[in-house]
Amino acid sequence: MQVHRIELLQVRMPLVSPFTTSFGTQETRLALLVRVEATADDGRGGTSDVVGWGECVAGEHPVYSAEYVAGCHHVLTHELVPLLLAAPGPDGRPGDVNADGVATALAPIVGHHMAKAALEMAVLDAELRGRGQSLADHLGATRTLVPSGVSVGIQDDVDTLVGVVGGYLDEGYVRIKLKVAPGHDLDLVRAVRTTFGDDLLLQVDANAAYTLADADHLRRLDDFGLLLVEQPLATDDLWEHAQLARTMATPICLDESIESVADATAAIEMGATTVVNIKPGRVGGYLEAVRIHDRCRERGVDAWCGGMLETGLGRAANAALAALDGFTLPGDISASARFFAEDITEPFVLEDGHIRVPTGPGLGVAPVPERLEGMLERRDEVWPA
Ligand code: SMG
Ligand code: MG
Repeated sequence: MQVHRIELLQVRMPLVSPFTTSFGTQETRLALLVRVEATADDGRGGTSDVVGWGECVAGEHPVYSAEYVAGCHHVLTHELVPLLLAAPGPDGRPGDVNADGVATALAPIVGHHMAKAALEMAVLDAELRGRGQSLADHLGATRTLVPSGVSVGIQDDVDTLVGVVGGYLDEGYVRIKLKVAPGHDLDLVRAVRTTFGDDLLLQVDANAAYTLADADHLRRLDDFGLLLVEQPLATDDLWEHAQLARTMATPICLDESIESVADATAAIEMGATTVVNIKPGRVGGYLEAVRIHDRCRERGVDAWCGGMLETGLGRAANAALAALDGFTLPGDISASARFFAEDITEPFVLEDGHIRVPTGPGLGVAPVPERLEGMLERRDEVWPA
């Protein structure tokens, strides 16, 4: 595929309500998008001009992980895009790339998975649009609808939380995830379990807020029949997670700690995780995400697709990924309206607690120009430099 132009766009989207986790509260989503213009093979000997989109899931500040929007913008502009595109392709011209080669081409740059994933996603979208193939089909999806779970932020008090959860259940969400933190945990979980009963699929996410010294306290979560506790300890506490897992009935699920199929394998082997949250951005792209999915399936480990408050672009791609049959638990793939009054694409809506997997070429969705324009903060052409 011959790339002609790459642009980075930054959009700021107000959230419908503040989202509070163990590391803070956010009121807007600053999203970094990658737009690729290319001439792609149609797979039948011809070519077509296409536009591909990628979404970088990094947050505005480096609090969930080390990556953040301004840093991703910088590394994409000055390192990743030049590295990928400036090298001459087989015909000697720069800009000749294919999605399968992106990760290898970018390997000399250490880390920066979210930035790399966004670039790979845009190239992949463009390539698939050229071929007229959907991302779901390309990744090996087997479902047309994926079950939708919702992530509920920490609320001011327990009654408010119960009200918020009740609202989501009325909308049809099939699984609830409660954000927890020291001082905001057992009472919240108890209230939700007591109010909505034992059949509710319920899990919690600590975003690395505890230490192994809290093990006795965390074990009290075992009383509530949770599907899992997500990332209770620090990102690099793999061994500590393994020790905690041995003494807790509730399955441990790693999120922040898993940045590659190698991490996932190590964590599974040492018993640090018995369920895996697969987030394509965190692991460097959808292709690595499929490799982690395959590894989980081989080992009989449950997996589910995480969320990063994606726009409709990332949401579309996550729905395609979650449609693979090794995704055995509902993902954090909610309706667009969970976070945004207006999405940049046509919104994803709940259909009886599920999200429909797009079937159109590539992501199957694209930004609606007026909406994108309305939320655009910045647009930079980064290639040709
Ligand atoms: O997109 O539904 C979503 C958000 C899901 O809770 C969610 N994500 O640790 O899993 C997680 C968090 C990370 C984002 S918090 C800024
Ligand atoms: Mg998480």
